[in-house]
Amino acid sequence: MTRAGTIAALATAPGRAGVAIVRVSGDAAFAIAETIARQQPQVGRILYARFYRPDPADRELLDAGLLLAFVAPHSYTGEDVVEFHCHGGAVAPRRVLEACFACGARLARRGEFTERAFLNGKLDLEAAEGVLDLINARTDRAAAAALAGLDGARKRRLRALYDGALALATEVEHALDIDEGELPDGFVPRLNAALAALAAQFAEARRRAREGRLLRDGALVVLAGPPNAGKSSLMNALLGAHRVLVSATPGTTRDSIEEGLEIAGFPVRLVDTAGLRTAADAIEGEGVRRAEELIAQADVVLALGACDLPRVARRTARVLKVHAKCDLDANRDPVAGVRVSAVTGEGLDDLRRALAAELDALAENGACPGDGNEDGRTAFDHSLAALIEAEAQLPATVDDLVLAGGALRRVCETLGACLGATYSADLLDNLFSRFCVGK
Ligand SMILES: Nc1nc2c(ncn2[C@@H]2O[C@H](COP(=O)(O)OP(=O)(O)OP(=O)(O)O)[C@@H](O)[C@H]2O)c(=O)[nH]1
Ligand SMILES: [Mg+2]
Repeated sequence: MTRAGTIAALATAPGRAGVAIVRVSGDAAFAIAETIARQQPQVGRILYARFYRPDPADRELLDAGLLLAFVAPHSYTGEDVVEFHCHGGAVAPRRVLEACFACGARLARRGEFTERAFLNGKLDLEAAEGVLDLINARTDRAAAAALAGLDGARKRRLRALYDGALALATEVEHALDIDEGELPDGFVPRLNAALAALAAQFAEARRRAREGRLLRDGALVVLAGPPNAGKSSLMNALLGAHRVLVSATPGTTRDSIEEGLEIAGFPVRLVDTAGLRTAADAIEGEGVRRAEELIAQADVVLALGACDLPRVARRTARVLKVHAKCDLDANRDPVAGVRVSAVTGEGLDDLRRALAAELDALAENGACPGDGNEDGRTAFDHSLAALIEAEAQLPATVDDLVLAGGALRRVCETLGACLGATYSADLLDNLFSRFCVGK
């Protein structure tokens, strides 16, 4: 896999559109632009240009549009970059791109422009991830979280936590150093207050991390219940479209059907499933098996009717009881749960609100999709546990203080690892800076 060379690619989505942008990055970018546009690209000026096939024997006109130039390092990738703004659709962008290849550029790999930006120090890894998250964002709230990553807000928050923990650890070490056997006046309450404040900041940072994951990956919300409970009707009502088949025959839905929707800014994958019962035939049996599999993976289960959900739902899933077909209540005993009718639309907003509350709670302290395989999360969890430990050992005696100091050290070490900071060196710097000049 080569990282060298001048790369070119369509920067806009393919398809019918007014404008398409072909982006070229690398040493040959300006020369390529000059060959195709027959004029020198101008940094800081937008040129109107005609684009021609680079073949001297056949200088066919390909398109007309705008030519933009960015000189290294003042570009997205940090290299020389030119952009051909041509007409959209299937033909013009392809022909301009082919012209770039004919001039020696190669097709960029997925993410290669951003990879170059990273390698040239234009973006840190977090910002590169932010770019990806922003492109993939399905809701405004997800985009806002991605933008926070783009400008390094997460990293700054982590840094602030580390600095706070480091200051506390330094104080503890210092107190242990100078006072063998006795703690300075007012030290214990001050330390406890500082520990509590730090723990609160940690919890907040952790909530943001969980929310970020939920916004990026979406929440899996599964409609579950016995046949004829009204699952498919509720799916259609929530989507505002007749997406799935509904009928009075129990066992109508056999497959699981997924649709995307947005609830309170969270992207949601809503899945309708086969009714849970002892299946009448092999096909329905497979449908029920799939339903149970989805319930087992769900972040939130919308449980309609009477069924034995907790047995199949995973421990961390949130189960929201739904009292469906509430318009028929006259001839039924009242059931627990959010009252909703797919026929009259009654209670749909209540259900959306209840679901939004579940998603908020999930962001707060639930397990999110992808949990556990991200360094940030485990580091946070270790740090939070260490802090709680430090708080629990309210340092009344010097021995407690030694333990609290140990917990703080672990907080600093895990956070420092995330940031690439070296705790022991920072601690020494901090300690020595407390000494007077000349000592
Ligand atoms: N009155 C009334 N009838 C409803 C409501 N929701 C669903 N029904 C009816 O109940 C029957 C079953 O609805 P479905 O949505 O197909 O139920 P389901 O849970 O998907 O059923 P399966 O796919 O067989 O598991 C249909 O005849 C619907 O018209 C409702 O809110 N009010
Ligand atoms: Mg159904």
